[in-house]
Amino acid sequence: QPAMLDLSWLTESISAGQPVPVEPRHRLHVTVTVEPSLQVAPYACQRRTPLDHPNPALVMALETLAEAALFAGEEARGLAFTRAASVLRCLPRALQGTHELSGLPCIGGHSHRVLQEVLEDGVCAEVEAVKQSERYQTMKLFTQIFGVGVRTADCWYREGLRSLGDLQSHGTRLTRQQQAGVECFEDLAVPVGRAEAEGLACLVLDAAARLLPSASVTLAGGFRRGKPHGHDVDLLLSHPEEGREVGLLGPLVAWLEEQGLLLYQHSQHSSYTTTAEPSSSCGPLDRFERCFTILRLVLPATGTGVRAWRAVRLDLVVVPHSQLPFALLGWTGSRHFERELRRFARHEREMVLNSHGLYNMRQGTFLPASSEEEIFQHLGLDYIPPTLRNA
Ligand code: DCT
Ligand code: MG
Repeated sequence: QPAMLDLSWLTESISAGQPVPVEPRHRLHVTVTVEPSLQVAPYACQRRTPLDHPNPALVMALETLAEAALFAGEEARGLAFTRAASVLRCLPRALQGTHELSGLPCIGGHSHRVLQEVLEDGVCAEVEAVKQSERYQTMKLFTQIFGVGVRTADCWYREGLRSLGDLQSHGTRLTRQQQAGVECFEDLAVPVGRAEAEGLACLVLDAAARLLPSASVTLAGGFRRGKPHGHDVDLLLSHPEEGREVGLLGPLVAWLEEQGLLLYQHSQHSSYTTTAEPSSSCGPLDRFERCFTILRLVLPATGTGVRAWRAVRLDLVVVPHSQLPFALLGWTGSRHFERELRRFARHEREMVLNSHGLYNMRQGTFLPASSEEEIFQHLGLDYIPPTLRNA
């Protein structure tokens, strides 16, 4: 009478890790498939998050709400959705149902409801409404302009502006950076491919090494995490002898300018001092000497009448050798992974981490490192390679 079988004795033995007591009268064939339960560490920097993962629809729903919250100036709410999305990004298999959420960290009530709807209906009504809203679409458009943040986009929205054309017809005053962003908008909306990014890194390395032999150029940002595309190219410039990197950026930018490759640039001097109060809130807004550019990327020859170049965003950051592992860690991302590293350092280790160094607040000392691995060691974290930092 199979329907009458009570198998609780069997599941209890299995979950207690005990041998299953089988008497002759129990001889039957049972196949038990137990999905390993999902276990996730609380901080994203303790987890391995690959680029591709088995829960894209769930992650996309939560990340849309996170973005909408940031557009509304509600950062705490945005962060809550980002944290929930990041937990789902690291799951090794597709979520089977909401019963599996109870053991996971960072899934609040609102995220839970959204996930339940997507799991049951395939879509979440709130997310669909956000995506269709004029506010979300306009904020997405404006914040995509180089040099435009949430606050500026919000001002424009409140003034009734809705399109790039509106900016022009209303005579909206733009900074030089925003002006360049609007002019190159269509080109910059096309993602940069890995081959293009690597090509640019080579071009910069060639020029840098001619100006300063042994100069190094490292491709950081999303490309270092294995992304095939990015919205920009992030390059770190350095030299194995501390101090030799000083004075490289000016001539390098001048050379790019002479070649007619720069459509826009603005440079920023280094403002780093070792006596500066270490701050974990600076994030990528570190104090390195740097240059933000829009570059003319020369394209492979095509048919006649086709423009032979397109605009691409390129950031050059100059890093002293002793700070290179910290800058590399800080500029590799993802943004959420970085935020979590800094939060972990402060709350779990009483340390301040930024792109310049790691400071132990209890001892009042900086902890030097010659590799990213050493920084993870100082923090007492398992090393996470760049391709698993897509939190
Ligand atoms: N970064 C950060 N915090 C931020 C912004 C950036 O820690 N608020 C770090 C992480 C990634 C790195 O700087 C480069 O930034 P982006 O180019 O914006 O990120 P990306 O991951 O390279 O994204 P994309 O592939 O779209 O360029
Ligand atoms: Mg980038």
